[in-house]
Amino acid sequence: GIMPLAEGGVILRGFALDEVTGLFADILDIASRSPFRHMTTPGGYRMSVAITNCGDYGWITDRRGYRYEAIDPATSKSWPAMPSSFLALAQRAADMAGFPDFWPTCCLVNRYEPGAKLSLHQDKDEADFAAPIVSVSLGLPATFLFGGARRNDKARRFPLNSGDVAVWGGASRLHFHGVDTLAGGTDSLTGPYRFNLTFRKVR
Ligand code: MD5
Ligand code: FE
Repeated sequence: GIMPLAEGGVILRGFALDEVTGLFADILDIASRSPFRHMTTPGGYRMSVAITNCGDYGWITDRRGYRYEAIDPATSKSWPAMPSSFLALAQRAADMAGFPDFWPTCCLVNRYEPGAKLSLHQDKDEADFAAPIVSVSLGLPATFLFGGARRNDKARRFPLNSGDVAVWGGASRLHFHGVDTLAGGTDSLTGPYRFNLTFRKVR
């Protein structure tokens, strides 16, 4: 069903369930060309989440900062093209949430292993905050932390399961959020991992 969150965010439970096998195959194909890697934050920490990207731009981080780049620094080539299955799913979810003209130019692919987490942060490296962000969960379950407009606002906890899709528009687009430490487990499709596809209009 469609579950409204505060401030323009919605979770579409099971929205991608019929597509998870194909999405996972596409992730493996992307990773064969732009491998998952643990990037370094500007503060010098190694991210516990491993990432890759597809589309016109990829999100990266290193000692110089967070930013989007058209070239993968690990391969010195363009990021893999966004699969048409990814674009169609992101647009269908955005439509459902009231954003009929969503054209993402980046899909960040996050890979969580047991023990990995994403600390509370805002997504604000994009030029256009009017466009929503669409996120798709695959594999092991996780607990999503949905905070407020200020870092110290209390975060609510939401379970996210394989096939769940969230659309973050309106004020929620800039809310603080994160993912709690992933528990161990084995998913029948992805084994020891949770993947998240994060679709964004970068510019
Ligand atoms: C994840 N990834 O599950 C999440 C899904 C990231 C990230 O946060 O930056 O890679 S995206 C969730 C999101 C995006 C924008 C706003 C809000 C949540 N929100 O207001 O809660 O790997
Ligand atoms: Fe984020």
